[in-house]
Amino acid sequence: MDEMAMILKVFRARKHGLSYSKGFSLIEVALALLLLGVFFIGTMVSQGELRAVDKRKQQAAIMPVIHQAMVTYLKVNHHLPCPDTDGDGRENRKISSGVSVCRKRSGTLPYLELSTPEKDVWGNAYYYQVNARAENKKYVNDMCQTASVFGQQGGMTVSNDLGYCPSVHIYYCNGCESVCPVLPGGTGSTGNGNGNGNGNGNGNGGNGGNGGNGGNGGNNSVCQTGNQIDLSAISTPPYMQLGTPPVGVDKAGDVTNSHKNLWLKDLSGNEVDNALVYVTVTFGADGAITWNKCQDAASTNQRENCDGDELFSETQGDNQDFLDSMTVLQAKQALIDIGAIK
Ligand SMILES: [Ca+2]
Ligand SMILES: [Ca+2]
Ligand SMILES: [Ca+2]
Repeated sequence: MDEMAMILKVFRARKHGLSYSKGFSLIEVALALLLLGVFFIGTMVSQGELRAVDKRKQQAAIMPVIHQAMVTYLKVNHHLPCPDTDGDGRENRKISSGVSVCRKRSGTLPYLELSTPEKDVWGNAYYYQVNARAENKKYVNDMCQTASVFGQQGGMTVSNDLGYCPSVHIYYCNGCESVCPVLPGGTGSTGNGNGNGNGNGNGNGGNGGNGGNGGNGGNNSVCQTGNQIDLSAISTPPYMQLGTPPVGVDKAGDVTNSHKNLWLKDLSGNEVDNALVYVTVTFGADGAITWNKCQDAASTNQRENCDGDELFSETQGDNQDFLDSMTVLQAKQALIDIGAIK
């Protein structure tokens, strides 16, 4: 506005006869035009900056909408979607030995199935990456893997980690023996064994309340393992249950991330979360460049979001990325909300 004020001052000076000559000199006209030019260019630049800020604000407002769409998808389908690997807006899976797994761990957001926008405000697709074990038939239907939130069909895989405590009907992925309560009536030492005729010692869940059904030779463990486990209560997905690690505040893993969960760090490199089942990213104003070649993204932190490994980062600046993610606990909460966790 300073430039405009100067222009007006020149013209007012002419009007009030403060000039020594009649009419405008060429130099005065040139100066006025120059100032006008500076004024309009300045205005255009600031409007451009405003539009860029507006776009970032718009994108920031869209990310919670995407998150809600993911929660709804999980509640309706009892699993999360796999990445879209062919850009048609739908997830891509394949059948591996009868188990449905994700075709790839990364791709674009399956926007048609989520009813979310196809492109971000800069016109680029959303990057979508999931737990790497969602690609693996050994893990995707295993309750003791967080990849189980991507299990879509087929029976449950029973891993060595799984224990079932019949007296409280709870599945555990570690320490079942130490937390499974022994029913009144005792086990162990009375040890008169197979008196009730169940014989096989697995007690099939306290039928008729005879609890304990003793006789397993003084072994206080009443947890079932392996093929002892009665899977009839969970014969179809979702296989993610309360006992699926990480539980509570457990870390996904300090040295090796044993569950292949995704991690998020802040601008200073401090861990924000280490138990994410998926991360969705829009690469921001430099999205087209980033999609073309990750190494050309605007900063080290932004390259972290496109390099395909398990680590993601918060970013800042004109080209900042916008992220959405879901923790294991949020996934469990959605399944609890609909009564799918048994
Ligand atoms: Ca697809
Ligand atoms: Ca970016
Ligand atoms: Ca990374």
